[in-house]
Amino acid sequence: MKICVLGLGYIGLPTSLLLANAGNTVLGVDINNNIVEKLNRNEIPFEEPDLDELFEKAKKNFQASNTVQSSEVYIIAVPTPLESDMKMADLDAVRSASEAIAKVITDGQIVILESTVPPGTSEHLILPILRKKEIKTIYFAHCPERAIPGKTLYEMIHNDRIIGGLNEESAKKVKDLYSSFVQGNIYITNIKTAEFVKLMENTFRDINIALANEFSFLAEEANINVWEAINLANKHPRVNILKPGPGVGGHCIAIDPMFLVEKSNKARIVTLAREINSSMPIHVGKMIHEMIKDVKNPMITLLGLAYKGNVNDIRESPTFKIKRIAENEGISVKIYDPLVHDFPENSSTLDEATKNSDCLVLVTDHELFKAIDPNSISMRRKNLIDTRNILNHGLWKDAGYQIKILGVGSG
Ligand code: SAJ
Repeated sequence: MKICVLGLGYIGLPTSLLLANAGNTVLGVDINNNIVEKLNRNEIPFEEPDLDELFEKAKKNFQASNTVQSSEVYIIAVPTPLESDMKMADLDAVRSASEAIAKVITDGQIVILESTVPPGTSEHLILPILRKKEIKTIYFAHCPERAIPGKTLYEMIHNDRIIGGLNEESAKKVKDLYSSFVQGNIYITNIKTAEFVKLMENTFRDINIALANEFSFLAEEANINVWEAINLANKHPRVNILKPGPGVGGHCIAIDPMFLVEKSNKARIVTLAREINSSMPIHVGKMIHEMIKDVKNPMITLLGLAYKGNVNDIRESPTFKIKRIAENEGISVKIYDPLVHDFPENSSTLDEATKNSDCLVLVTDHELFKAIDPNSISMRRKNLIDTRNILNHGLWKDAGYQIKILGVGSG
């Protein structure tokens, strides 16, 4: 099949390559010329495990461009960010992708929306744009992506998928296409339910992280160790508490719950969970303040810029808010994240980031931070805050560090 994928980001590019590898001819379209040129020079614009190997295999069936061409199938995989002032979905990219398709679409072609949208968006915004040309038959389905950064390809192939079809025929055609690379089960529903399901999934996770974060506050007040308590509670066969942390980053979990509630005045838990998770950097800021309150001209080192461990993705990372909170209190901040490149304030070595520092704050749970030898760094004061409970605290204690762990009371 001739397929045009609009948006060559974290979802659009891997999807394009999986479809090309399955024997389809894929035109990947992006408005960012940088991405298009890089791909046509055989360079991958971002890092993701195994993506380079897949590109090598699939590139004979793949081309990048900045213009949409008439195709049998169009897949919309553009970003849908949160408009920060109004806390509502910014659907500009979805709107312009739909308009670009509307210009070239002809009778009987298929349009698939992968981007995450508020319920009703396909019906009220996208389909009317596509139908402007008064074509007789259009096949449409929402097939929300479900892949986690860091394991994108594995999850795109193995996860179950939901297809919300405009009608049975649409759903069947899209199921046939996705079956060319999806090994998980494919479930069929209507469009609005598929839009809702996607948002419920990420909201479920957000709320459960908020619960873990609230447990961490309560444990600090009760002077117990929340990590030990969670571990023990999870021995119950029907309990699976997630982990507390410095906040929820990424482009999905911190955003999607707001799409679910943006037109409702009934939501309570969803908005409260968002509030709790967004307040975590403030809590970390208080821990930092407590640790170095007597230090003159303090400097701290934030370990980690990525929003979660073992990825180089910095979108919505809690590190930014922790940095701002500290700087607004007159604290100098250095950042060290060896996985993140091209970020000007990122120190190039751990030595550079820790020299004269008064407190080390572990923000991102990168595996490689566990290997840091506390005796090999030259801090001005030996203070450590671990917001993910991943370091070997005995080792740091032996090296003379004063340690504070998120969710662990002092008594
Ligand atoms: N986090 C915690 N505690 C936890 C788990 C995560 O604080 O116990 C934090 C992480 O550090 C990170 C954030 O939450 O800052 C989100 O990380 P994540 O790994 O839970 O999720 P994402 O945003 O990388 O990917 C999610 C996935 N959704 C679900 O697991 C329900 C993925 O499957 C979706 O495809 C993706 O969102 C998306 O694009 O919607």
